[in-house]
Amino acid sequence: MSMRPTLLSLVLTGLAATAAAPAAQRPNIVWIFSDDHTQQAIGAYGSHLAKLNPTPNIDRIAKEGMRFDRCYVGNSICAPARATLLTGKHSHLHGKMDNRGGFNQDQQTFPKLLQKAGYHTVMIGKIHLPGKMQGFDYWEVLPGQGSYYQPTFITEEGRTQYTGYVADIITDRALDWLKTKRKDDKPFMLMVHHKATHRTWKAAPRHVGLFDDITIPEPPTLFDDFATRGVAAHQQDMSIAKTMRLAADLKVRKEEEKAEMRAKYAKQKGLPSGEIGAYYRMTEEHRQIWDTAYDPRNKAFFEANLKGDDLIRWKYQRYLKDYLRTAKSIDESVGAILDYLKDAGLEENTIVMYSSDQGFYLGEHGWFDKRFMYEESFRTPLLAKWPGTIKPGTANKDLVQNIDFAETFLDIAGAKIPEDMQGESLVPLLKGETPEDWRDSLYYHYYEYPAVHSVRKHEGVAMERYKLIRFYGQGVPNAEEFELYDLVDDPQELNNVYGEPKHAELITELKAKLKALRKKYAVPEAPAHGGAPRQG
Ligand code: SGN
Ligand code: CA
Repeated sequence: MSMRPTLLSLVLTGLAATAAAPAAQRPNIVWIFSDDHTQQAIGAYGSHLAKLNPTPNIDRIAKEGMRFDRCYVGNSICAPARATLLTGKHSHLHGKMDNRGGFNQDQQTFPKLLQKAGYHTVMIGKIHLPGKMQGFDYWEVLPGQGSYYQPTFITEEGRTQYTGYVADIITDRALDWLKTKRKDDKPFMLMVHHKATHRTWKAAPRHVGLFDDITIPEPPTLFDDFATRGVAAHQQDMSIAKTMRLAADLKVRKEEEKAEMRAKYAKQKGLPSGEIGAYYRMTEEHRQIWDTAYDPRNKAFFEANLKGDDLIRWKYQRYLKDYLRTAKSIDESVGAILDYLKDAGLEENTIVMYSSDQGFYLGEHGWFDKRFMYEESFRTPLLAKWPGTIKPGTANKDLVQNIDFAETFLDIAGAKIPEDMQGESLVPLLKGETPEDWRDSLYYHYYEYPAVHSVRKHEGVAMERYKLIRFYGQGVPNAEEFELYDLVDDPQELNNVYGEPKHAELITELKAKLKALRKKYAVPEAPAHGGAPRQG
């Protein structure tokens, strides 16, 4: 059959274009984005943790839509991942390479383009990018990391402080926009960005009593000794054993200390800020609920006087329970939003997507936090439902990345996708039609070193089965160190096989792939932030 368009097909295409659906019928998008909520804690991903703490509402999105099993980030850290979400570009092009420093809000972002394409654009919650918001018709965002209790929001008009728990307030503000500010003249893009499940994992008062008498199973790699790995894993500072703080992270406080802190904060104007101050921001009523839950647990902890591995095990339990408690509030938020869409008759024409800025370690390798290109933090959840378009209950196993999100939104809106965005629209995948030439590899680059958690700079290439990581620059012996993992034989990435002669050919191929990806994504030859120039 000839591939040339016939006159008739040209006429038909022309007709279809002029008869395009009116703007109001294009689908709405609700994008729910949490902070550090990892696949291991989501029921739809089959997690054993989610059996203890089910996520029925997030799972509804998967049940009615599609679960992406291999969705990854390009740089596993908060602000860069958010800049990628907005721009559809890797860190070196949007310029937000790590959590520090500024962000050029004047650059091209998808919300600006969606606005031009006739969408109402709305952002509620955590954005974690400095500078005045652009491209949103309506926005209420947390300053920086925001606070778990009595959070302040920045709006076009100034700052407003609300009483209550941050996830609930974000949900209420989003629902308030839907109920009272939404207009029917245009479709909308509503971005609901949560602070939970971020460190220091402080739950809503109604959830602090959860999981009191259960023991959470430990990951098999809790006591990883990094036997086959290079310097980066050995010298990180993100372990439950050494890095995790008893008071600020794990809520272990003595009565004397609490009294002292309260006296200190009482003298200050306004509410205490920062993670240490969070406990003291609570209302008296909430603090009482909190103390009723934590005081007896802390008393038992002091009496047990744990040491060594027993102490690590105890910290793991406290950490995981608090993390899952905060996840509960996110799941409830998703439920409230899904219910509203249904009740308001918006369900049919609204795409709902759920994701997080990156994955997280829940004790795997003895860690918390993210940053590394190992699976738990390289991955991020992605679930989407789109009635009538996505087949319910499906799973996608293609390699997708957060550079794809912006283009996906533009494609859904029927807007033009700019040449300089670096991802691919996921719309064909959502329709169950992955293109033949879909990507076979992903590029990754983490830049924040020296810095908190001491994770060395690294870049790498991930393919369906293999992953090659190149740690480089300051703090790395000879300025360069490679690791290679086989995800089929070694899904927990415990066995770095870079040194094995049988992999020589594979390594050459992966290095060539890495070079090709650098070229494709226009990564500067000499890595920025003072990294040593590459040899060879
Ligand atoms: C931010 C980072 C965390 C990190 C703390 C360190 N999260 O909150 O990864 O643990 O800083 O804080 S991010 O979502 O913003 O990337 S500190 O107070 O211990 O220095
Ligand atoms: Ca984050």
